[in-house]
Amino acid sequence: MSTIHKPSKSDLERLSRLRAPYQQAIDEMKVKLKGIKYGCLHQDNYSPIEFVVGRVKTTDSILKKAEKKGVQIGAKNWIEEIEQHVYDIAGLRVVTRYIEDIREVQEMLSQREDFVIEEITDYIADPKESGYRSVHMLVRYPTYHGATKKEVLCEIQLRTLAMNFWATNEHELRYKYAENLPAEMKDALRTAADTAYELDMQMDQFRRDIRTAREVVQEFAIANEDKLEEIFSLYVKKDFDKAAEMYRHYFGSEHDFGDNPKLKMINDLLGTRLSKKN
Ligand code: 0O2
Repeated sequence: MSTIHKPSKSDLERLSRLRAPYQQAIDEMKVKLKGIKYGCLHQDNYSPIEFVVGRVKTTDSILKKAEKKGVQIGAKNWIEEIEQHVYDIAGLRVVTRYIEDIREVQEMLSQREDFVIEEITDYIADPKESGYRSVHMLVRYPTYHGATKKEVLCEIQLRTLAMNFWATNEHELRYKYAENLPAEMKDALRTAADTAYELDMQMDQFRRDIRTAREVVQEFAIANEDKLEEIFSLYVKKDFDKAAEMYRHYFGSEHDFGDNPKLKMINDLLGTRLSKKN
């Protein structure tokens, strides 16, 4: 263990007990976040959430971060001090496809009544020096552990797949280099982070293009439906020549009816009238 203070066995036992409600919060929050995912999939066939992972920091990692934050392990009230200074004992990661999805999840979480948002840090609007991008939402979550109610802090990180890919690699590299990354590697990582962000923005644009194209196709289909209705009503009024003329004008002599049975039905009804011009 690389901590300055060597924790006693009872310190470690207290720390281990400290983790329990955080673990419970993670388990419950994971179910809730997955509830958002499956609810959206059920409703719209699309979820802004790709996947959710969560973890409670190991005792070793809590000690390291606490010391980094100036907590003196073993000193009076050190456990309380840890909880006041280390905000990511419980950490959840929500990974999305698009940056727009992050904003949607952020909005959904802001509407929840089962936890309170304490702080939002937007490292997408304002990336870290390393190039790191994510939105961090610090939430206060109530747990009922045994007969005791305890509110714990959970850090929810919202990232796109590309941001997550970058952060995972950068984290591993930093670990391998024991937090002493060479300057040229830091530069390369910053460039890679910007490239990943450009890709994210490009993908958001593609998604908007897909939506626009889908809307145009839908509008076109609706317009065709209206025309077919009009032709059909002319047919019912026995104004066959006008109906045939209108059909030819909008649908030509097209015999590929696609998946439109109405088009085929009207074509069949008009039959030979379609071939003679007025
Ligand atoms: P792990 O292993 O993911 O738990 P800090 O003093 O900046 O270390 P602080 O004050 O809590 O921590 O700030 P912040 O920004 O909320 O960072 C908390 C977590 O965000 C980190 O936890 C990382 O998961 C992630 N993070 C922040 N900055 C970076 C970065 O530059 N690169 C990567 N890959 N992740 C980052 P831990 O405890 O560092 O690590």
